[in-house]
Amino acid sequence: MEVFPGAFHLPGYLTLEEQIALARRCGTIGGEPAGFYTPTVRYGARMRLQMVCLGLHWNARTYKYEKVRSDYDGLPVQPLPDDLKALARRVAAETGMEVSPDLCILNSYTEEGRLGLHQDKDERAETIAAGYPVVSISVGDSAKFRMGGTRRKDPLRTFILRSGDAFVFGGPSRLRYHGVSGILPGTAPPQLEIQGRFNLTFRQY
Ligand SMILES: O=C(O)CCC(=O)C(=O)O
Repeated sequence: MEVFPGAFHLPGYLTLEEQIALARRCGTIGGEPAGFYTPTVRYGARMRLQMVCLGLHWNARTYKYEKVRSDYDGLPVQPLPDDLKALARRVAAETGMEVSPDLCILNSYTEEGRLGLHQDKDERAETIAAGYPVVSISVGDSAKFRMGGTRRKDPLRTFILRSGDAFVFGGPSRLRYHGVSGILPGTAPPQLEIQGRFNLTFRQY
């Protein structure tokens, strides 16, 4: 469903089996060296989530991408697996858009998790100008996902992103402000055997 021009909510994109596999995979990735950590941003605040980047690391101090986690432990970033790239391409194609993702930010939210309103604007200027979409896939607990306009003060709409949902924003929606205002605890399908939520955002640098 197109919710803004160039922004699409695809409820239930993943089957339950795919959700189970992806949730396990996220747990494994997060437990590897260069796994989950809590970023501290530029002005010293700790983010209310855990993060791991694949392909390229997003430095929370400089807001730039790099190959090693120089704002945290200096470890080289884990690679972005081909099958996950292919999944993101498939999701984008479903909305009529193309993307060649070379990085993914995997966030893990507990029931206290939040992500403030922001724009995804640290990728290359050319990529953003071309409108290559960000592809978001969620598993686990549902989240209150907010999206507004290209100015912080623009009115916001709230979408409940449930386990297995995809959300794609590109073209004229590529720079819309968005964030997560809350997690709905205990809403993950019980078969996933997880508490909390994983969200993967695939991007083309
Ligand atoms: O968790 C989400 O649904 C959104 C994640 C996000 O906005 C981001 O990683 O930039």
